[in-house]
Amino acid sequence: MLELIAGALWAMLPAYVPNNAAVLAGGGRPIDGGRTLGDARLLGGGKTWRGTAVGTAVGVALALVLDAAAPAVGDALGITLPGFPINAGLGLALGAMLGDIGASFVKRRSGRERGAAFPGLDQLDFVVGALLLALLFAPDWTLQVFTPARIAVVVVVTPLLHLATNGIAYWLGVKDEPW
Ligand code: CTP
Ligand code: MG
Ligand code: K
Repeated sequence: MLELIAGALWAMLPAYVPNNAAVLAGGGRPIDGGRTLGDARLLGGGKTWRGTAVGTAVGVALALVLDAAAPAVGDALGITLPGFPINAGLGLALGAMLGDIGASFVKRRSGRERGAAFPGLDQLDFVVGALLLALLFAPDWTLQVFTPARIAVVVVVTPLLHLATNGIAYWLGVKDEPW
């Protein structure tokens, strides 16, 4: 059980941190350059080049650290933890950012203003993006590491982690909304 839960969360860590790093680093030029589609912004002012670049870089850097730490941490816990080839780390980190950007596109098309909540999508957009891009960049690694059981753990635990981290970020005053 520990092996299943710890392994699943460990494997997702490079996809968990990019969005939080983007919140801290965000600002500057929006990716959509202010363009609109219909009545609404294409993506909105909350998706910036800087946030996306810093978020991706932080996720990749964390993957490198986790890759080096996997044997020692696994030993200490008495389990085997996955390492991260660079293409897997990049797929997870960039995929998480792209999933979040894709969700903003969907939010704007459905009439939601920047910052509006979209329960379900908000908590899982980056999971879907991360897994799909990891599958594209590192197919063998992704299929081996993300077993159906681990994916099930990720889908159940991620929304809870996401609500908790964003709640804390809101409470600390670094995020405008608690979702
Ligand atoms: N951010 C960023 N670039 C990204 C993602 C996030 O700069 N690719 C920063 C922005 O400052 C953004 C903040 O992180 O306002 C919070 O992110 P998020 O909640 O995803 O964006 P929202 O502003 O709520 O916009 P949206 O409604 O489009 O999700
Ligand atoms: Mg938001
Ligand atoms: K979001």
